[in-house]
Amino acid sequence: MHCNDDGPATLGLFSDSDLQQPARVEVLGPQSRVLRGFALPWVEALLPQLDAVLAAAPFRQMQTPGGFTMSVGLSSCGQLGWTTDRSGYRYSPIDPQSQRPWPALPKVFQELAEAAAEAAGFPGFAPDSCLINCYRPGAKMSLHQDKNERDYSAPIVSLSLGLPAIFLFGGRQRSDKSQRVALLHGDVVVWGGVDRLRYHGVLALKDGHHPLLGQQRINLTLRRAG
Ligand SMILES: O=C(O)CCC(=O)C(=O)O
Repeated sequence: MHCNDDGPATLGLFSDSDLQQPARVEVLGPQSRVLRGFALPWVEALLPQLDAVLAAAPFRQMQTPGGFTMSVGLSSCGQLGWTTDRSGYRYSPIDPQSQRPWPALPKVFQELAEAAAEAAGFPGFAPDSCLINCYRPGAKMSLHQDKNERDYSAPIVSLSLGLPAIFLFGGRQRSDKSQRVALLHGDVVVWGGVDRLRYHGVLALKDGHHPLLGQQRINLTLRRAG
């Protein structure tokens, strides 16, 4: 499941440091929360499903409308997958690389997302899209708003796996000051409601080695897009 396809990761269960991470909730804004370690109990069930999705829809480097190649490797599962190319950002039911529908959203992804959303104050979340981002050292995501969804009533649920990263969580204007939030393996960030359109991004990933995922960070961003 590596971004650059250099062989399968060796998957154990939890590393000691993951198990020592206390489960707690941090408030980023009125309707945004970091659920520390929330996904750890789900990881064992989730990783084989992630492997299966990536076997059907491998990571690829997509182009922005401005012609830049994104440093983050992307894939998707669910009824709709987020894509970008020279003609724009959009959701599509078809993987442009295979010309087939995206792999189905695994049940464990849905259940985790629903439980995390509920824990953050958004009961009844039913995602139809999961963007899978793969960061190698140096990869980053610029500040942006999630605005390609049909309506903004559902929250965003964003799960971190593998290497730690610094998540930037800003305001409704690009120029607003961003909070810097260190995200670790198993952390879930949820934002919605009045915070749904806040700018966010990820600083360039620092080099390192995660006991389960190796030299990478994988992020699953679950949304209601259609
Ligand atoms: O990798 C992350 O934590 C954030 C991903 C993100 O912002 C996005 O996919 O829109």
